[in-house]
Amino acid sequence: NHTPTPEDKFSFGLWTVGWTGTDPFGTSTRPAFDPWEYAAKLAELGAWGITFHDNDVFPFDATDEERSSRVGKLKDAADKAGLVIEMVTTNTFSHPVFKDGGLTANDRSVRRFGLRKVLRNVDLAAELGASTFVMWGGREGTEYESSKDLYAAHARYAEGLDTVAAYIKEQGYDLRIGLEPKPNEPRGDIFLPTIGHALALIATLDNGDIVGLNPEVGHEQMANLNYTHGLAQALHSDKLFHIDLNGQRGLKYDQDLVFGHGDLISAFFTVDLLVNGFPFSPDAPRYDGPIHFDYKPSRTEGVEGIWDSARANMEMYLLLAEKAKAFRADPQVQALMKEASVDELAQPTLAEGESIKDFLAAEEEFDADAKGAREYRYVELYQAALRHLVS
Ligand code: GLT
Ligand code: MN
Ligand code: MN
Ligand code: MN
Repeated sequence: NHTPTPEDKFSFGLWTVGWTGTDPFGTSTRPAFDPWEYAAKLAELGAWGITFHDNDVFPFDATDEERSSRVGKLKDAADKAGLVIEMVTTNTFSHPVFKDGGLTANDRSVRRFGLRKVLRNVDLAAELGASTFVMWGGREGTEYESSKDLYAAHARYAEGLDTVAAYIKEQGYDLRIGLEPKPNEPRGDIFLPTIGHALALIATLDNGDIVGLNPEVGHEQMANLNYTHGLAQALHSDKLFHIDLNGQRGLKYDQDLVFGHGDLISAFFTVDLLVNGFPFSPDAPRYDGPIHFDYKPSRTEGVEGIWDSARANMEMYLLLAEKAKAFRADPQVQALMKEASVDELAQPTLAEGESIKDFLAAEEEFDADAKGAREYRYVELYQAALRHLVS
């Protein structure tokens, strides 16, 4: 059954369906609607939640009255449609004041302004009942290495994140931060370019327990990395707090295609991880958060195409989920996994209680040449997976 329901926990950023098609070479190709005008249609298509930036809802220079009246209209529309506001994030990239970054700008007054904007938005996220607060540092970076003290840039990034996390704790909010890596665009080189870089910085924070990741498919693929491996490492660190699913074809500008419309095979294995977890590691963490789509309806699409593409994201996920379940349940696949010793990797290399001394002294029959010649039959196993995917 490929009809989305709220149990699937599908959510969409207002900036995705709300993108009017402006790019560096051309103006809008579609009209903009008010932010509260998307909720009913998304709910009708089977979505469960919505997400947004502060300035997707009210302008950068909004008065307090304008701010609360627009937020109120959005909240009413979401409630009426039965949609959850599951994540809120801050725009620290559009206004020219952020051209050198929000948390890592050289100009300290810009950093103080940026951090206040973020903290104010934390209050809004908590007020609206969101559980994740995404921080995408798109303007945190450089075009020119000579422009920054690169040690200080990382120290200021860490300081900013720690301050936001400390504030969440001080206020007693039930919120966790999802840091979103990206290698480049809009900056020439963005700080925290990949999942691994972000995990390493989080490990240095005082309040890192509530800071995790919001990895995006296309962003990892723009760095030529394997998204599914990245999710696995984030889970291994217990840091997969949120996800941004979309599509990307190779090393080029951030395409933000529909999920599965980029690297389909990679999308299949991502969904396999999300729906099946690590079947041989039953105690490993599982992701059970929102299935959030961060895509852009292509500029060639009109209003009908907005909804075609929103629907396509959810349908792709459900089609792949069905195939991934059938793949894992297939006795032939299970036999091939057994033959490939896939289950054996979950067995620790040292025996329980075995000392390094005993390990080194143990006399074990081992034929390196025979092991060097063994079969794994990974190609046949992969072919069995692709048979499920394609048929
Ligand atoms: C921006 C970016 C996305 C991020 C959003 C969250 S903003 O649209 O391209 O990848 O997820 O700030
Ligand atoms: Mn993107
Ligand atoms: Mn994203
Ligand atoms: Mn994006």
